[in-house]
Amino acid sequence: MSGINIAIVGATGLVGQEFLKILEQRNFPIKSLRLLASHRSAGKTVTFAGADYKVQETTDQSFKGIDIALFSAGGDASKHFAPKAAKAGAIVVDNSSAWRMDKKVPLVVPEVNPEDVKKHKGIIANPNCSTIQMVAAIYPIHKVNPIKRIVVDTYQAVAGTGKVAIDELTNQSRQVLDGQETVPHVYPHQIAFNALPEIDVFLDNGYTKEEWKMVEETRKIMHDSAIAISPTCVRIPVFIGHSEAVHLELTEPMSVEKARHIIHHAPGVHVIDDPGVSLYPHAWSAAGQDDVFVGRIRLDNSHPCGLAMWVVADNLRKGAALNAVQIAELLVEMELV
Ligand code: NAP
Ligand code: 12T
Repeated sequence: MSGINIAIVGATGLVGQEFLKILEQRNFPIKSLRLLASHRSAGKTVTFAGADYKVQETTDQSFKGIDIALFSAGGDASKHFAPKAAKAGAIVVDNSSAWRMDKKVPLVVPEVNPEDVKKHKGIIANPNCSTIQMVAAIYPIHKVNPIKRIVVDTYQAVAGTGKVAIDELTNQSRQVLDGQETVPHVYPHQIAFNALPEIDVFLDNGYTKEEWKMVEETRKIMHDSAIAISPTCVRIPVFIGHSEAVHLELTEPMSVEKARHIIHHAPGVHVIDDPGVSLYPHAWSAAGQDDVFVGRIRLDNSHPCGLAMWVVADNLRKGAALNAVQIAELLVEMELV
């Protein structure tokens, strides 16, 4: 096919804007581009590759003639419009959590399970940001020495919650420094100068939904329902870039040198690991980058087969828009579109 007809649902959002940057940077073969959002943004102008586009309100009729629809407008919009888009003949790559655990919907990280895209029935799901960066880093280890258990603690940026959360952290930071009271709107408590162990809603099992997404999605992507996983997801006052302390229990012991060698050769992963000179990945320097960064690779001395590491990525890029565009690229490469 000579060029793809693309629609972006949620084009005015943080992830939507990242979609546009990445499509341009990677020279995605676009034939036409339709930018969709809610009625609130209808008529606004958005620039792509030097040309102006008018944003349209998303309706059931928005998807005629579209080959690939990149969705990032929240779960409700995905639940309603993704089946409509698929019915109109588009392949949906959906960034929300609405379809991820549906048995008919592949959940794909191109470095881990690219072949799963072939099983799609019109909708392909992009995993949760925290899951994507973790599996990209640990899957190459899992392939040679199966992971039996993962304990992971996340340090998540506010960009994951969208534009309103960027504003909330900005405003509250100013207010605290000026000695003023803050009033939380987006999160249950003040996020400036704080750390909140609550991302998405609490479930009956004591975990949050964000934590449980990491459990279920990791198993689905790695095709291994037996891995035991215990996450704690924490929101911290960082604008962009999620960090994770990952503790693995492998089947056999693995040396740090071997683990570093494997991760070094993993696609889309970059090792930064020289603690003696304070070299390790961190959110500020990962923001705006495409790779998943790994450092602090060391033996976990609490278990004979234990390995610990620190994993950082830009949650709007590899954690959302980049991974979705890579899925779209797979569809083109595999001639599925
Ligand atoms: P955002 O900055 O708040 O932007 C939301 C976008 O969705 C805006 O373009 C908004 O349009 C649009 N929208 C809202 N309701 C809509 C509707 N009913 N129909 C059509 N468009 C609608 O949020 P964001 O950070 O870009 O994130 C958007 C979604 O992406 C999240 O809700 C989440 O589901 C998903 N996400 C996934 C990951 C991941 O882990 N893979 C990471 C971040 C986000 P208006 O401008 O008209 O309001
Ligand atoms: N609650 O796509 O607030 O499942 O950082 C991504 C990010 C859900 C998701 C967040 C969230 C998702 C967040």
